[in-house]
Amino acid sequence: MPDKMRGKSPGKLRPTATQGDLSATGLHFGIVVSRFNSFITERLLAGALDALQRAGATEKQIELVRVPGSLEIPVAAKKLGASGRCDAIICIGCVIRGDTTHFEHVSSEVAHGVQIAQLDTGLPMAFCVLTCETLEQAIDRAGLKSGNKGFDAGLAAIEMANLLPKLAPARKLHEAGKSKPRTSRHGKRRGR
Ligand code: INI
Repeated sequence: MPDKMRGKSPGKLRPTATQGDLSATGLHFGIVVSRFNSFITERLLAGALDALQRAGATEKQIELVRVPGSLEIPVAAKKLGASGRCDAIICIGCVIRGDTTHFEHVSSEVAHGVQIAQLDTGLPMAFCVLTCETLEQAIDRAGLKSGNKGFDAGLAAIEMANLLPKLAPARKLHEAGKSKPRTSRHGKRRGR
């Protein structure tokens, strides 16, 4: 630390944060929902739709895709993401532990798969695949004691859909006349 900074009280910096807002105006959403454990996933879907509707979305802005089980979610989400029709995707499933190790395989693969899909496509994918020990835990998270995780995922999708365009490369923002190009201390253009 430089000498002139010693003894100065910390915590004075207040940088402005770049954030996405919670308006669904002008956005398109994909929802990929698994039929397996539909007793739970339909409630999560209702929660996600509630969030989108409260943020101003209409049916025309939502593309709903159904898949057999959670394991099929990543490939459908990736294909939908690559279509260019959506600003964000909400992935809904429910994996409940049984007597075998199947639970471990399905839950880790779906989480990994959705993460790869969103990184590969650059499209935000809200992860709403419950991984529960018991049916009771799942029910609690699908509209009971622990709220509705589908609603939370809906809000995350809206926020990320609004955030990502703001993180465009500096040159693009500059070309659009929105800011000056930013340079680092060494004179190199940042943000490429
Ligand atoms: N799919 C789920 O969504 N949840 C589960 O709990 C589950 N279990 O436990 O088996 C499950 N299995 C099906 C899997 O997702 C695939 O649909 C199936 O293996 C066909 O590819």
